[in-house]
Amino acid sequence: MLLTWISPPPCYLHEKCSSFPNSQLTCFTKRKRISSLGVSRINANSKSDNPEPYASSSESQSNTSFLSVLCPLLKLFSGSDPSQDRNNLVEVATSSLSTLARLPWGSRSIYESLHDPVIAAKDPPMRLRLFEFEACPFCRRVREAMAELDLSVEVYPCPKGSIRHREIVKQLGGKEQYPFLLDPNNGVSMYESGDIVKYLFQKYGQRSPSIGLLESTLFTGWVPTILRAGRGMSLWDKARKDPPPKALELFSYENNPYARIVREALCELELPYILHNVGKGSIRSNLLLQISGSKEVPYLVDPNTDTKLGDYEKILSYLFQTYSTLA
Ligand SMILES: N[C@@H](CCC(=O)N[C@@H](CS)C(=O)NCC(=O)O)C(=O)O
Repeated sequence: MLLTWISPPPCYLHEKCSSFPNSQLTCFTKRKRISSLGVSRINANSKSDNPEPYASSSESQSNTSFLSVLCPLLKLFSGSDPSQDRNNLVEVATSSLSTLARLPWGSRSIYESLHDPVIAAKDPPMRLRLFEFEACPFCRRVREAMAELDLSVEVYPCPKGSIRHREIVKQLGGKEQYPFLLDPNNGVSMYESGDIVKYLFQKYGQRSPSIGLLESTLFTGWVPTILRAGRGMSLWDKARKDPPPKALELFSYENNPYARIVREALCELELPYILHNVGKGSIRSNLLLQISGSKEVPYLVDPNTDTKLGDYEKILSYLFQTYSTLA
């Protein structure tokens, strides 16, 4: 049985998981093999002990093969202690330059341009789950697509040196490669950022990916990774070992310079969170306004401590204090 060979922490596989009560984490009863956008179903109950990696389109592989060669070089970057006081001028400058490099992707929701209110990006019944790490350029292009599609998604950070979420990816997909997407609405799990982006746009936007989103990763997708020099890449050695009982929630959009700095911290702390994308024109702007009194991102809600914060410096200091083993 599939559910036998998948044995990640129980939390991630049980409906209405006790330690993640509001999440839509459910058992995967089916798997589908993705080949470009062609989807074929794999019997959930097949007795495979060694599931094959999912197939991917040769097109998206050739687009990213250059980057795949560079990806191991990520190991050369190692961020300093993320909890130390930072030079905010440098932080904001490097993140803003990263934003410039990735303009216009991941900033604006396509919601306004969708005339059909049914198609217009509404959250699917069950939240998508993305296993990623902030510094990875392939994960970035998927998050950019999700911001444009105005999707809320459960993010499971998999920084280098971490185990918890990485183990789940290995068991569900067969290998440690990021990004990895689970879509419980369609019983789909996928590797390959290019395929994921195309799938998301087709399913949740009913159109092709925005012009240049995929292609530009090759040219500027690495810029934030380099400029942010190791941030959002590796697990902080003083991060708390267990996840908090309830998921944190972050209002953000991919290319916001301040939100990027907060996502890096969530990643380095391996904290799962619900990412509410609120790009320009987002259907969620009014919700954010109601909750925070402003439309500014980032905005963090932590139901574990009943905390709501809206300033990136305060959020960083809160996160590193609250979720450190030293606390
Ligand atoms: N062609 C893949 C490449 C993905 C990839 O190489 N991801 C790197 C991170 S940038 C990875 O998973 N490395 C393994 C690791 O971090 O353990 C895609 O487009 O998704």
